[in-house]
Amino acid sequence: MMTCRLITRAGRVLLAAGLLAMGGCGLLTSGEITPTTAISDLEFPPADTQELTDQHFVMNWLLLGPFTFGPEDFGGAQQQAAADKEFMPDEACLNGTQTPPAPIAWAESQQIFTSPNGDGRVVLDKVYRNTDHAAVYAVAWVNCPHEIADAKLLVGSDDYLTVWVNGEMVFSYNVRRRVGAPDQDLIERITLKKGYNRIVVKCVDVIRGWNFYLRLTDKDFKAIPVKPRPAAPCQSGES
Ligand SMILES: [Ca+2]
Repeated sequence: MMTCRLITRAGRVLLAAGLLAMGGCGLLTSGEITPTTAISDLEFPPADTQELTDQHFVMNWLLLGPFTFGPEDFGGAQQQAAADKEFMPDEACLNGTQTPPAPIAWAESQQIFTSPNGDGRVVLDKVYRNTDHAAVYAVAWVNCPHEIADAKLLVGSDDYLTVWVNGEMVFSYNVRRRVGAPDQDLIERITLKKGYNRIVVKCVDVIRGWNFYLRLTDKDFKAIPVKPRPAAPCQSGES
């Protein structure tokens, strides 16, 4: 089992890579709810149907990028320091309303994230045409019918990944370039509030493949059947 040094800035317990092997992967369907759907209308499925499946990857993202840099920047070679670079001010609070430097723009579409083999990979290479030496931000909202303490985030990335939940950094990986796969890293003790929770991801690519994976479970690795909000920029006053 490969073990990675994981960096936490929030005092969380981060376990090693490759802990979980949960079978095939897949895609969330889009358009399940609209922003006007009452939370009371959202129900968990029966407990015996909450096994984590390939249907539980978060795929409905707003993307902001690519923020490119040179091959010799950030010390060259593995360029780990790029993961710490704040390419947008207040990166933890990105929500689709911020104005990026031209020609960078927000992109919203679930379809372009579908990989050819149908797994839960967010295929940044497809969106950005195999750009190397670049960073992207991805923002998603997941809706919980009630507060969930001790939730877990399962992520994978090619190459480096930072994750914020409701404005708090919960995970950062920048050890070495790697090939992305589902569930490479486990992030524990995530608190999800009732209603929409905003997840911000920064994924940095050095060279070659560029992608990430993200899904949520409860403390027992049962799927949290969160509902995505359509990936559209926030209106004024939204989080
Ligand atoms: Ca790469």
